[in-house]
Amino acid sequence: MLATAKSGGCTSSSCGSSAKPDDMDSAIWEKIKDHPCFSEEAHHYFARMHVAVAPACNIQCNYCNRKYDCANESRPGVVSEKLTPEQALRKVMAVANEVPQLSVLGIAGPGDACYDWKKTKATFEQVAREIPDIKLCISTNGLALPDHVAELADMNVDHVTITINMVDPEVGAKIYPWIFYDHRRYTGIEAARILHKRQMLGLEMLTARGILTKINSVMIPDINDEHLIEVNKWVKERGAFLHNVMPLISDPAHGAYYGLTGQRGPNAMELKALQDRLEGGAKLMRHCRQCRADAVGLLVSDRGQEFTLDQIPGEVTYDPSKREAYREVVARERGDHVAAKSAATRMVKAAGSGKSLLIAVATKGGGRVNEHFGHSKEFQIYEASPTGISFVGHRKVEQYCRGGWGEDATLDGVIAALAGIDIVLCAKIGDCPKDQLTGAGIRAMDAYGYDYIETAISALYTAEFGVEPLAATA
Ligand code: CLF
Ligand code: SF4
Repeated sequence: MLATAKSGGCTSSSCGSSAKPDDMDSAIWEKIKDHPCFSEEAHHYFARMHVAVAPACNIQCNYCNRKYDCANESRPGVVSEKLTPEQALRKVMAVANEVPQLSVLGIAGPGDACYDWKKTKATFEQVAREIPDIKLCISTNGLALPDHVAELADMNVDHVTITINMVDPEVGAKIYPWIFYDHRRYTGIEAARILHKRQMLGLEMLTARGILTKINSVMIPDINDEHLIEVNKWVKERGAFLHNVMPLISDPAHGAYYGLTGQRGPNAMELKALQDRLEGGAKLMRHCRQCRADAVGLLVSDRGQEFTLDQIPGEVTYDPSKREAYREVVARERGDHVAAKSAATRMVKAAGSGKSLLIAVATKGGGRVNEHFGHSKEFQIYEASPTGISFVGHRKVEQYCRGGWGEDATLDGVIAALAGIDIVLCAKIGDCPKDQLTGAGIRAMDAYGYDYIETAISALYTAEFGVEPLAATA
């Protein structure tokens, strides 16, 4: 029978309780519970914004063209609006007044936040004075990081990302043609050796101060893909909190060395296969969106283009009321979601099926199946298997339906992006796209619209493999 268990009410005795996982230290939970990148669960509720204040860089990566944002953290080929620290403050206050989910301010390119330190520091100091509860976050290539760890700790920066693509300078020499360090330029193996030492030192210094670190690694097929297993071990030993393996995005039009020389990036299945091999090492981040250096909003929907400088008033005063009201709502909703999630996981495990399902979910946040198929710009991918339900990534697509009409060519692209998916869950889907998906071997359904994602998946899984949901949870 097809189970349609609805969520939203109390599903267990933990209803309304904290969303903190049982096996997590309370101090760490406090740091990550509203950080959309450091907690997969938080990314359903909370938003980040970036300000592009630090354009100078001290190294050259073979996947970067300096005309664009820093490809260590952001999507290559994108140019963000550069701001002074004063303009950045005005923008952060304007966004905080309009985007109640805002919890984190990040500096992630277009250059290196630690090398262009004066601007990074001035921005953080000004914003922290006006919005003391906003979390501050930076992304860096690590070369200048050890020089600023003490100041980062003084400024209460709790989250730092270091891009580490190698721990072997021989590999590093294929990724970095040069670095600029201590007033001179280094090339080849010598450059990679210095960069490696500085990255490890910076990571150890942050760990010693209790600052949480995320390691970004760009996966470059045949250059460092196998080597990232070694990188994962090294960073785990040095206390990294998360490891985020990002696919190289290589396009000759971006003008970077790799794009121009034909170096390809990995496809979605190759990325997932490497991530699966890394399970059991440093904890993986799988929900990164390689966002822009001026991104604003939930990771699932960038609102950066609504907040360009020309749209922001000349004078802005911060009003905390919307953010405070939103936090109260989330505190209630999250307890329910966690309870529903754990009931769903129990159900899938109890089904006793040895089978797996790969499910693509259309969502616009809040942890629910709440987006129309045709409005989706990405699908979140979940795996239901004998071990439970896990988030395994996302697939970006071109929005199929615009102004009430869908283009066949766009739908073909969406179907290609969903290769390997068994089932699509969405809030609504028309007969035409549904039939075409079915023709491609992908079932699509809107029967679980507005349910929590995990509740919908568990109902689907148990229905699929012939187990009654209520019997399974007893
Ligand atoms: Fe920004 Fe990065 Fe901080 Fe997040 S992004 S500086 S840790 S607040 Fe997040 Fe964007 Fe991925 Fe970065 S989804 S690219 S991991
Ligand atoms: Fe480009 Fe960032 Fe690398 Fe600098 S650190 S070269 S800005 S990708």
